[in-house]
Amino acid sequence: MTATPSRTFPSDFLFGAATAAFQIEGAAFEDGRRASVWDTFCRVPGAVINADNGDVACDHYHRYADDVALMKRMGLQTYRFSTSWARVRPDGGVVNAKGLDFYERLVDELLEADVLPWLTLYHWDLPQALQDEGGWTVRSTADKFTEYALTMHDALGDRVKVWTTLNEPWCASFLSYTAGLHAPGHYSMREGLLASHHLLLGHGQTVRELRARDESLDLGITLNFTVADPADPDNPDDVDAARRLDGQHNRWFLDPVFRGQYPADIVEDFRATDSAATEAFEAAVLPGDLDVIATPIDALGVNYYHGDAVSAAEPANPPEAGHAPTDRPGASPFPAGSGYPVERGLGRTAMHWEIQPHGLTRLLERVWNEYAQPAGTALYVTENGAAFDDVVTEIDGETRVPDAGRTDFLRSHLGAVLDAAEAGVDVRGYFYWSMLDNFEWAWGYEKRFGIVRVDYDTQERVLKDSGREYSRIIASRTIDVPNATL
Ligand code: PNW
Repeated sequence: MTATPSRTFPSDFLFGAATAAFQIEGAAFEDGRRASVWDTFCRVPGAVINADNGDVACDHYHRYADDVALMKRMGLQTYRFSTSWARVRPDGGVVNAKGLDFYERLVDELLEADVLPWLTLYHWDLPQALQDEGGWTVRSTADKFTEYALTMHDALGDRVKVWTTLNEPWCASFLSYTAGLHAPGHYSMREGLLASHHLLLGHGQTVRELRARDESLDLGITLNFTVADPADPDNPDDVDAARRLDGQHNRWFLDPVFRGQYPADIVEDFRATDSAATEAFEAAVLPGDLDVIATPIDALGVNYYHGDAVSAAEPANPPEAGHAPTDRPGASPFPAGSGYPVERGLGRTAMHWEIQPHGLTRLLERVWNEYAQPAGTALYVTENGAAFDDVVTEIDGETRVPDAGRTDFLRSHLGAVLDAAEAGVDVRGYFYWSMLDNFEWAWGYEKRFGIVRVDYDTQERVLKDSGREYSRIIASRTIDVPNATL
């Protein structure tokens, strides 16, 4: 066996881990916080496995100082977290000082520990009061979002320099308003399309306002991507299915943000599926909106978990569904018309998602060449990680989680990021999802992504073996994973 030479990350490459407010904080109704759409959705029968909710989660609201101490021990350079709109402006309007206080304490703790705070303003926990007025299907929510963003900047602008507007607007629109799998759990093409536009509008106006206040801020958005391959590259129908999947997931958000336009082929696909919904969407896109949405950004966050091979025809032996389960009537997998996933023999995680590290290299190269480089925008992998069925054991009197699958996943994907960097992509950081096991949306607490184990009975944290390996990688800034393209 020949040893693989170790490979070194650039000295300014940032290593971090990510979480989101609703998934870890708990304290759902404390200190003036009020219901978000996810608090409501958790109480809809069949919406979330085991009827789990976010009332306690990882109790991070009370344990943040210990969690930050753990980050410091692990050597994390940066921590990506989100702030809860329902804590800060519980009805979408009046500011709740106690909610803001929490984020001030958290940020101060991070700075004290020398961990760079990477703040995301919206990771899906819309105040229920705003959903009651139409949520993201109405334009006024974009304005309310910008007001909330400015409140956060008033409080933290002196200490937080990196601001992400939205996490994964595809999930917050189509998965939430069209596929019914995420809060508020609606089944409407019209609502999904309107939500996607108003989310992007909220992003663009917020970037403009924050930039006008402080030119030195690092501003951006995080998108979720799939890498869509045709099951049979020689079958034009499969090639077209892959085009649709890529168009609906990736280009629907990349094109407006970087080019100021929605992809015309996908608009026409939507029109063919639902012409009334498409007309409502077109009527909602007012003159000037796309210029606002295309306001230049400094950083694009890339979330990558898996690719998909799709065929136009339903396969005889379909793989187990990789999307959230639901017992609710009417649930429809989305995107409609974008093909059926097929089995191509790759390993899978506990989410039934394919393990395909090289897909991350391809994705970063594509997004860099076609979108980010021409715009002068840097890339960061803001989420990448895996759920596995972890086992807790004792080794030499120590509690351990020997999660070899996650360790391999982490190493191979970091190798994939280096492959892209070595090919000339300006990718400046990597955040493992997630710092902690947490509330995995419609999967409740059943799926564990953490490099830190959380015991939900005792709230005890245990650094998994993958977390130990990540610490070693961060300390040495090297890995010995071979270049996948050689
Ligand atoms: C992302 N889907 O969510 C989120 O940003 C995280 O909050 C989440 O925990 C992580 O990925 C792991 O799932 C997604 O069904 C959730 O297509 C569901 C889907 C995609 C992304």
